[in-house]
Amino acid sequence: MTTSDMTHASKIVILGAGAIGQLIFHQLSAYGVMPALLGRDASADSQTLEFTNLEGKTVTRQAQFIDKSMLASCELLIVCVKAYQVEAALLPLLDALPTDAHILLLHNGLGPHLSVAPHLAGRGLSLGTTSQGALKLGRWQIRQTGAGLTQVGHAQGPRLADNLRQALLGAIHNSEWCEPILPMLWQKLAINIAINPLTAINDCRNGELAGAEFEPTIFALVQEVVTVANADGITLDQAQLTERVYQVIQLTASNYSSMHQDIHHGRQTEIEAITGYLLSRAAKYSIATPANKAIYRQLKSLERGN
Ligand code: KPL
Repeated sequence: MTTSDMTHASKIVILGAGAIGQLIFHQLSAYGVMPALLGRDASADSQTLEFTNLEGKTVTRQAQFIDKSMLASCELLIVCVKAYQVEAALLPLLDALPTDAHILLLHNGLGPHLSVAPHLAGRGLSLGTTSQGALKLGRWQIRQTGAGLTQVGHAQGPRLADNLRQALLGAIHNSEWCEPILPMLWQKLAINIAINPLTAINDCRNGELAGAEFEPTIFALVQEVVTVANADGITLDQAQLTERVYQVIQLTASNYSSMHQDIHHGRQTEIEAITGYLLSRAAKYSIATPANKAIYRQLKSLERGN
């Protein structure tokens, strides 16, 4: 198969070649599906990607990068960019993406599904969340650091074709199809709301949040999520959710959260799609969320470098 044949045969395209985009590329490739990648600079080229799995075994694979003009055979576009990049990365591609292609958004937080939905012109949309960990060792070198759960489910329009759904779930270990998906995304949102900003503000690893001094804040943050989610039609249980938050704190005790790392490296954080999304839904229902508002303000000031 020539490079150009490979390009045109790619039914699955991964938008975003960061750590998670590369991880999904390796997992689909190992499963026997040959996805193409569409990166930020959007140039068509071939690139050697290196992957070290959880057991420490390293493999290299040749990845085909495509540009927008090569999307004609795309049946599934997996969007792996950060939440705040989704609109700017996805919308300009839509005039080249077949109208029967399906889109899967896979990012931390919530919100972009609401802003992109009106532009999809009848294309199917699925949403997902992944707790898989991947560390970038170099631009094209990643190491898997955690085998966390991946949950995907239908959001709107035509449903993802069975063969693509099977490929996705077969390729990504520890993955499941969830219907409805929104309660799962709200649960993950609650975990990120409780852990991420607190670790960034207090400059600590996730595990330190198990300390008694954080208990009242975590309780208040989670309580507000439950109230807003319930107003939004999503039933969450305060006790179960708090227990889950503490489980994740234990399971990821030695990790620095993604928001801690973003602040540490002077990068934009995902606060708008995490606490910001909660605040926007709370405003819609006129629900007071003082604990989350205070955390949001502190994090924004940290992000600005104040
Ligand atoms: O998702 C995470 C993140 O850091 O973004 C948690 C679960 C908090 C793990 O660090």
